Amino acid sequence: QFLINVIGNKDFQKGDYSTKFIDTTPSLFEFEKPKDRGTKTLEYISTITVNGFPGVEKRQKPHFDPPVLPDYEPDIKEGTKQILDREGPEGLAKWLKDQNDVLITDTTMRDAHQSLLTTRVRTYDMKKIAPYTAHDLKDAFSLEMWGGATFDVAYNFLKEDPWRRLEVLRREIPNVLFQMLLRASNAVGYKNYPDNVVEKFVQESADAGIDVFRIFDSLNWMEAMKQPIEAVLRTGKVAEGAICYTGDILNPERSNVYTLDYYRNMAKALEAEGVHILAIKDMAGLLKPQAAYELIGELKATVDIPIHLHTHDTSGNGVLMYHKAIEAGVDVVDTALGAMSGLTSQPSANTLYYAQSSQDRQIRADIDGLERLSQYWEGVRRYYTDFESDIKSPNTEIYKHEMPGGQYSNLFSQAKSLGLGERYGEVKKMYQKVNLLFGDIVKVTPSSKVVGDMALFMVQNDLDEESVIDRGQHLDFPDSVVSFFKGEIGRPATGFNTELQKVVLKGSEPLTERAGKVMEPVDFDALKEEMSQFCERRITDKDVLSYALYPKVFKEFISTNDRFGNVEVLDTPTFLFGMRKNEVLEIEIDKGKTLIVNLLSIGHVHEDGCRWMYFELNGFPRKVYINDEN
Ligand code: 3PY
Ligand code: ZN
Repeated sequence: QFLINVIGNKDFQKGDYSTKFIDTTPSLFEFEKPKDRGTKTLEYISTITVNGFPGVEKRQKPHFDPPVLPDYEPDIKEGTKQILDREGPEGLAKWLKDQNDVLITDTTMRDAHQSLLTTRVRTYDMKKIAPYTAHDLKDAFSLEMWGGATFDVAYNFLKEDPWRRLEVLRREIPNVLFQMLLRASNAVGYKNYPDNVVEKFVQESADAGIDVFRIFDSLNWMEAMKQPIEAVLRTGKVAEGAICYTGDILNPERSNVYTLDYYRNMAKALEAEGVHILAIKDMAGLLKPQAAYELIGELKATVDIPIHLHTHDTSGNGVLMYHKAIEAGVDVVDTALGAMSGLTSQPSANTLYYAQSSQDRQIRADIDGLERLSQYWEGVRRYYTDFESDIKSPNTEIYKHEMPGGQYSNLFSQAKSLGLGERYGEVKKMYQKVNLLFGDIVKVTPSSKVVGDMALFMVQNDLDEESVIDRGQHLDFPDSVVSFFKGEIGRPATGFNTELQKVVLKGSEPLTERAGKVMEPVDFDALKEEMSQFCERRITDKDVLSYALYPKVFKEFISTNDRFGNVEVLDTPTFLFGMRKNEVLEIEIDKGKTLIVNLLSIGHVHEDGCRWMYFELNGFPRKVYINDEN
């Protein structure tokens, strides 16, 4: 601490000190007593008990029945991970193509909760079921458990380190491939990053345990996919090149761009780049059953690599669509466990199992295992009720507005926060119009956000397709829209609407090159140096990457971590609701180190707006003083 005070002293840093520096600087000896982990944990519990958790209706902690864990001893058998390790990505792809059964990717730990529970499921709940997942899903192709929004939400809202989630799950599940969603040059962010950031991110993720990288570009721009694909190929892991599905191949009136030929050409281009697997990413659930039959059939005839299909069940047609895709020869489909499936999530693995019964091609899974895991997730899902969306039933409007699963409820919240909740019907219609105004683009993170932001902006300012151009010179467009027209997130297949582009950019020139290529590479050493100003713990290469991707979010995470310690050790009801009076909790803060906490009473609010909270900690009285924000 003394050394830190010396190094942190402004005069010392400037070199502006004499030999009497120590004598004349008494503040060097003012040490802040380091808080022990027990106190930090009590401070977190107190803060949540009194002030609530963001996004959770403030109420006394409910009584939850604990999620039911299977009652057997997990026995971990070989799975696809061992095939990859033994035979490499090409060998794995060949093995996959040779299977008659359809394999599944279980998305429960990534897209399912991203789409149903705004990505809020914590590592704590995943870790508990992990060994049983290794046992009951041993026949799965992969588990999608990382990437997409899980990265920033872990830091930002769950106050946990996403790299640790990967490490913990990898340890518990050594036999099934781990898959992540990579937004091409946007990595796990919402904007383009310099190429060296994407390259390093891929390498670190592969080293930490990711086996399959699903790479997509939010505008299906091949140019943006090449560099991340090459980065994955260099790691020796599996590169899965994804085509985002939009429009309707069987409705020629819908689009003359997104035709069967469009998909065939992109599939060939991805295969030529060397990807091991082709993915069709139907992020809004627009692929209809007969279209799936024809698309998959055509693609099977076009490429030699296996085909992996992803959808969202928003319309309720997901299982029927998979049934047809399986008939046409698809190799892997994305499903979620029953209790975490349906609506904006993936179709249910359990349902698909029964839909395929007595068919030539069944999904390879133990149905009893799927039921056991689903039962556990049913219990976990109840913890997160506050993050459920309002969608209660299948919604076929998506075929019109084409909004991705995860965006539907998000955009509604955004609309409400702008006072446009009552006008959400107009926003949805506007979303459709903005898409056409932009030239009919692929809509998925982050391009979907651009369309959503523009739709809200136009409804809020009572604009239509003509007035937005007539009045555009005097309008301040949302940042995401300006960035899109600058070409910072890539180039749409249909090119830009140049009339609107001129109005939005107001004289500034759009990029003529791919953004990641022209951006200055990040100097990781300099970044590490900068981080040492606010991060006292040992800084890893993974920390540096996280800071490069999300500087503000990472910095806040470090400060919360300093204040509250590692909150990942708390069970979810305590994490979200704090404690009830007289409740006794056992918290394992480290292997073999347990805190026994009893909340005795809650003091009254003082004039400074704070209260004392009285606890018993491992048999000794302890009080903490916290700010009441109510
Ligand atoms: C993401 O990018 O997070 C997605 O899930 C896109 O579909
Ligand atoms: Zn998805």
